[in-house]
Amino acid sequence: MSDEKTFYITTPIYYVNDVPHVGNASTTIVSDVMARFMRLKGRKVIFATGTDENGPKVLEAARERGKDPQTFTDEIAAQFKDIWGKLNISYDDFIRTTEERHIRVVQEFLSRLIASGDVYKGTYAGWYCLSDETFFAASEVTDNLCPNPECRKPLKWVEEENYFFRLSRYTDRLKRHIEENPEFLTPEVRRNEVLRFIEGGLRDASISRSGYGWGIPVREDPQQVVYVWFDALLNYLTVTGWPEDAEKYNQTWPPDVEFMAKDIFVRFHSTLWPAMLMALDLPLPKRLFGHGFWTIEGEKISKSKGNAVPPATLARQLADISGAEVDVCVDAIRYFVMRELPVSSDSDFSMQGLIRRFNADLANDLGNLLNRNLQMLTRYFEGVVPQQSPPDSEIRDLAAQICCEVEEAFESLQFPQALAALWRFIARMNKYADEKAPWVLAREGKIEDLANVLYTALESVRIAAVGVAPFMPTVAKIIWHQLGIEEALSGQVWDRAAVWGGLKAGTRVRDVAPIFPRITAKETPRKEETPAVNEPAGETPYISFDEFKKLDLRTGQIKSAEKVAGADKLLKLSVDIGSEVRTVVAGIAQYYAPDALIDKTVVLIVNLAPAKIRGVESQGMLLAADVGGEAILLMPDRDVPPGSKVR
Ligand code: ME8
Repeated sequence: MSDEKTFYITTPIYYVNDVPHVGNASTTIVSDVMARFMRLKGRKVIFATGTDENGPKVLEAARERGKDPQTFTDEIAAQFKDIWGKLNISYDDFIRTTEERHIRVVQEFLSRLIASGDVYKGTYAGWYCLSDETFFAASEVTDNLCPNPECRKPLKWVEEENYFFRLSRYTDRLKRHIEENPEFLTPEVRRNEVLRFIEGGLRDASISRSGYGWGIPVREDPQQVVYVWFDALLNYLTVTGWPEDAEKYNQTWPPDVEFMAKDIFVRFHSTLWPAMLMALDLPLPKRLFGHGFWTIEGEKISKSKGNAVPPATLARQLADISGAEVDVCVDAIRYFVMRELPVSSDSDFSMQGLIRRFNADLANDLGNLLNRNLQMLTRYFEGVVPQQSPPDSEIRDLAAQICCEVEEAFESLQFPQALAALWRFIARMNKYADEKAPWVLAREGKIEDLANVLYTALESVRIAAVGVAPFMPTVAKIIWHQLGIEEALSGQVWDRAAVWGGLKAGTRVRDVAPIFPRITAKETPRKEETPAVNEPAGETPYISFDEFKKLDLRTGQIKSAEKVAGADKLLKLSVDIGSEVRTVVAGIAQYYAPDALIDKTVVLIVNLAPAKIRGVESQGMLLAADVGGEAILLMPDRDVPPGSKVR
């Protein structure tokens, strides 16, 4: 094990111009979940996060608050650590770019590039965006405003002597590396964006600013300060001890996966960063993952827009309205972030969405599975796990298959799919209890069957607890405690999670109590009381019968179904409505596999004005029941011909 490479995971190091919001938190949560899973896999992990503390943007933020930059960055870095603690982030290293160890690395790296000729001195004349800390070519700028559509702040014209990195020299090598290593950049849409960016031509990059105070001085020329991005990217190398601690470096480098959002994926992490490493012949990170943005009512959540939601506040609010422990609510936020993570596209972050997931997935599914089975065990076996008879092979095999799917999802960085697989298992086990009706077995005195059913259910809860542990560490620990298992959850090994029989007969369950109290509509906060709310319609007004008659509702038979490219939640369906076949785009991809829909008869509104959704014209809308946020399609209870009128 000691000669196995340490699994190295990084988050971006966040600017300390303000405290973190759910956007920053989500990347850190994703990284944490990955780190916890790899530890569960038995790997040694270094999971690093930290703060980006140099540069004019931070200096300006400190000045605005009347503080000297070092005091200011000390304060904010401490707040980051505090918030990561509250969100149960298990980082192994917290790197700050004002630390001595990092300054040495940046200076050494630059010296080597100056010596090799990859860095040279020249004159820079161009536009600079302070908010994005980014240089732009004159050709990219049309109106003296930052060309990044998320930013659009006024640019500053900069003309000075700078050090330049020969980025242009690496154009072909970069392109080749990306093409030859399809796993390097994820997801696919962003990989294509990077290729287009590189094909557009790379210019040498200015990597220093002259006479600018707050930053790392160039060793050979202390009048110059290293450009904040060149400095920041090197944090990933500093964490590994390069170049002083060869043993740690050899054990750790390169990063196995670096997480970030799309804002810093193309220009910096997929272009400048690998080129810098190529220049010193250092191995490149194995994978870069650039997720989409969380938005609030369509706008990116960001520190500078002031629409940022403090994650700890959100957890407290959820605790207030649900009555659950704050730590459980932190886990609910972690679950929501991972389940709804924007990958190829963006997602709206809303309190309503969070409550929906809390009620549907956590209270109704996971909580219910745990509760009902523990209560039945208490009622029928005085809380002691009975001896199992031969295992139910369907459930045992399903558990093993689900664990494989979870692992595959982690390998391909498809986190929502890992949770979807686990929740399929949980749903199956809730149905299992309904089908087996232990209360009937108890009434009829079939004690052996009853023991077998409850053992199977509780063993499944054990397996589910191991599976959810990387996502919801506190909840998993509570489940583990209630199950009464003596071995520590932290000592569990993923590869043995699904080995049937882990729960020992004779184990006595303890402190049985619901973890997730259901949130009722009465407790749901109104829009003005929540930081980020996507409000559903309030009171529904009456409509006249004439108005109702305007709706043309019909049955339709689904002929084909496929995912809409670039949208995690949408399916494109062809629906036969008797007189014709309609194309319908429906937001049900999280709840229905395309194949499972073929030949199903559904109900749809056929006279809804067509609308373009993700470039596809949708010619109708399916009717579905909204059960705690999950869409459940309405289907007739017997065969009806397509096109039948619904009234
Ligand atoms: O860019 N949705 O720091 P930063 C999802 N210091 N993720 C979001 C988000 C949103 N609305 N807003 C921010 C920097 N993030 C540099 C990084 S690394 C060498 C230097 C997350 O504080 C996401 O991970 O602006 C994004 O890439 C990062 O915060 C930007 O953080």
